[in-house]
Amino acid sequence: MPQTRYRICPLCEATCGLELVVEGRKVLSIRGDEKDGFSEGYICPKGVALKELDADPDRLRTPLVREGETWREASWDEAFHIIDLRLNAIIKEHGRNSVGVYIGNPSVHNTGLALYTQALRKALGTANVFSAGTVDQMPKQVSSALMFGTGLSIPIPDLDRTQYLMVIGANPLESNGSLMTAPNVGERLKRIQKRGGKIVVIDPRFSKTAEMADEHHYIRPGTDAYFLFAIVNVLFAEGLVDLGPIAEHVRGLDDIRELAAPFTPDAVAEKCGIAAADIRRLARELANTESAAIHARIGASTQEFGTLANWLPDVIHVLTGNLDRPGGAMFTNPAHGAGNAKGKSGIGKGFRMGRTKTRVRGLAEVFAEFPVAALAEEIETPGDGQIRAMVCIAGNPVRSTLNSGRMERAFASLDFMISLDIYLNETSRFADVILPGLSPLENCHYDMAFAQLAIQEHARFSRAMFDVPEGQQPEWKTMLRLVGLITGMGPNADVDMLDDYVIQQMIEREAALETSPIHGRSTADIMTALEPRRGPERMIDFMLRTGPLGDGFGSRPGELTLATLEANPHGVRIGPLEPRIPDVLRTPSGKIELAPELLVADTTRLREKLDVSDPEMVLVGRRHLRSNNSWMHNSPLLMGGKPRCTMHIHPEDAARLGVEDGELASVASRVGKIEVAAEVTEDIMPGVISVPHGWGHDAPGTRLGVANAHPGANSNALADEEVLDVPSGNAVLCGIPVTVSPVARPRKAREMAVAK
Ligand SMILES: Nc1nc2c(c(=O)[nH]1)N[C@H]1C(S)=C(S)[C@@H](COP(=O)(O)OP(=O)(O)OC[C@H]3O[C@@H](n4cnc5c(=O)[nH]c(N)nc54)[C@H](O)[C@@H]3O)O[C@H]1N2
Ligand SMILES: Nc1nc2c(c(=O)[nH]1)N[C@H]1C(S)=C(S)[C@@H](COP(=O)(O)OP(=O)(O)OC[C@H]3O[C@@H](n4cnc5c(=O)[nH]c(N)nc54)[C@H](O)[C@@H]3O)O[C@H]1N2
Ligand code: SF4
Ligand SMILES: [Mo]
Repeated sequence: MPQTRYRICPLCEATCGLELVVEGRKVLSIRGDEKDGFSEGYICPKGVALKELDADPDRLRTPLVREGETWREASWDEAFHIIDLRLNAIIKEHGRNSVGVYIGNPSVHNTGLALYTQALRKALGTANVFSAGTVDQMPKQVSSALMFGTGLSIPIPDLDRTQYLMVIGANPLESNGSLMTAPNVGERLKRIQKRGGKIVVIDPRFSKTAEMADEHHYIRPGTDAYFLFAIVNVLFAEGLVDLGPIAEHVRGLDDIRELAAPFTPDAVAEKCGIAAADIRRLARELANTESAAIHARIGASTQEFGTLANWLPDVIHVLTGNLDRPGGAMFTNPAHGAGNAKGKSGIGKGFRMGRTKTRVRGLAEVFAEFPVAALAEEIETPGDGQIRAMVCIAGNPVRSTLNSGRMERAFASLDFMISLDIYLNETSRFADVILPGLSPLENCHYDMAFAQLAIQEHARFSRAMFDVPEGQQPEWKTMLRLVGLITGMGPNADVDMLDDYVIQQMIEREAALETSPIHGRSTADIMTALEPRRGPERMIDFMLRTGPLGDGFGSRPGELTLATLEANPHGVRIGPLEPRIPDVLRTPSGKIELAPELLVADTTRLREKLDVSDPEMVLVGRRHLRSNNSWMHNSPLLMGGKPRCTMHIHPEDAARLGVEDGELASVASRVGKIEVAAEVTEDIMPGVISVPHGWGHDAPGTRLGVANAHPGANSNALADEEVLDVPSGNAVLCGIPVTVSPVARPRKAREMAVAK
């Protein structure tokens, strides 16, 4: 008998509620859950493709062990036995830092991984931790931590109430939003317009979001900080600064005025490619509209001035009175308890980075990890502390990070590597042992990170829909078995005992906080109250119950527990975001630091670059609704239609460079070269080309039947690991200098292409 089930889509930050019809172990259909008050029934093609992901014959279900150039299936016991011997031998001989860890993006979307990766990191005790965070949002975490005290104190555009949204380097109509969890984002944007509001897009491409916006400006890649500083300049010059009720909590206003002084609209207009008069008008609109928010993302983050371009939107929010007010940019207060809702209110330790440095280039540690730009050199460079083994968790760094050619050579040179992955793909093919995860439908789900980034307070939990299949295991158990063998308990450590230990530590930390509802309570008591739950569910229950709406284990009877969410499969909708200043602040001064030293220092670099001439052609990326970084290309449903991995180029550039529409072009950067079909289009700024990332599925030894047949070109073969956003160490993926030329093809092939 078919049954209807509900769960949250784990594939992107939109976190849509899904309605699935299943029969036995088979998924019959997937659609949006109309009763989910937050996602409003929305679903995108990737959500539908969960059915194919679940059934994908290429998805790994058994550990794989390398034998020379081939792979064989192995039992879990054997896989852990091999890891126990080889990984521990390396640690014993070369020390803890000889093991590198890379944590990929799905680790944030997979609840088991999100909750247990920390335990593995702690057990490994290596400084060499890297993640997708430094090819993504690290600049925002750094600027937020400096201004507000913690790395996840990120102001979120109050999308449902704002009257003015400026979108900078984001394309939510394709990406479905990021650092702004807002399912059904297209409709939500239209509603801004319907209620008389305005949307402005700043992007070197005329993106889908630009198409629906009221106004779009092309901007030279990497120049957003100039544009934003010019807005700040106008706000001061025209007396438009009005901080509103948060004024008494702000420090550094005079510093900002001074810093912005050289960046007049006239001084930056040519650099950015936006007219000075437009910059002035946009500044006035931001200040004079009853509420306004700026949404800056990947284009503003993965660029040379990423931290400045992520800091300045929040400076503008403060200057225009839009920080912490409805319709502006607001802080969340998620039900599971954010770091900025714990401990003493309104003051904290603040943020320090650079406590350690990378061995080779001396790049600063940031949030207990190193920039992934340093990963290849840390593997390649001999000496004390050289990385000899890698543990790669739900990541595809040889496609999704920098200089893929070098990264591949580095990975191939490792003494030992483990991949926790669900595919034998471009990265996991370098592993000695691959430990597979489950189908998302076999995992329970709670969005720890995205509840904290959502435009509405809500809480939702999905139970695992299907049992763990015979012979497989959930990844949180895999993590704990790894913890066990690293800490000397051998390959068959008692996972339940380790799990008890991990939660006991969490309880002890929480109970030590004077402000906690369980302050002073005994760990044993709380453990008993959490019975009979285990694993991620026990942790989530614990976090919800000690969170701002929780039952406090008896101190607030009738309030939220995990059982409440289990009884409400469409989620519990809590309401709009509420003002949180000053309580949310965790800076040592207890103030919003408008002009943190690190960022003030980086404006010197910005000023110096103002007069440097730009390269003739630069590369940026783009996303497509049916992609998900590098790893959903094995779904036939998503791969339909015309090829998407093309190079967008403006007709003027194409004509000058001799590149023809539909023909192959060669694109070269300092580090690599690719060939990719050109798509000549007016929807991109002259001087800029765009190639999507996550392609290049023709690597030997991968097992991706569908993706292998549509390989596409790997744009990250061009990404230069030497150029960074200085304060955060984040990679530069937007604005890579390139040369573009036509690929001379034999006449016959050319004729055939034309005939098609
Ligand atoms: N040029 C360019 N490069 C970019 C970007 C860009 O805009 N332009 N964007 C960057 C961004 S924002 C990000 S987040 C990174 C992503 O960088 P990564 O996280 O390194 O790469 P992904 O492509 O997301 O690969 C995810 C991997 O996780 C595996 N996986 C999926 N689900 C699971 C699971 O449940 N368990 C396990 N164990 N494995 C799983 C997949 O098979 C795949 O191998 O890419 C970055 N790279
Ligand atoms: N369909 C789909 N959805 C996804 C993903 C995916 O791969 N596919 N990945 C997910 C992940 S991991 C993330 S982090 C989010 C990212 O979500 P978004 O930030 O919305 O990502 P993009 O769609 O890449 O939009 C970035 C935009 O920045 C523009 N841009 C490039 N350089 C510059 C610049 O210098 N300045 C300005 N102002 N703009 C610039 C690009 O043209 C592009 O339109 O998407 C998530 N959602
Ligand atoms: S937008 Fe698509 S991929 Fe993202 S959560 Fe919703 S259905 Fe899933
Ligand atoms: Mo990302």
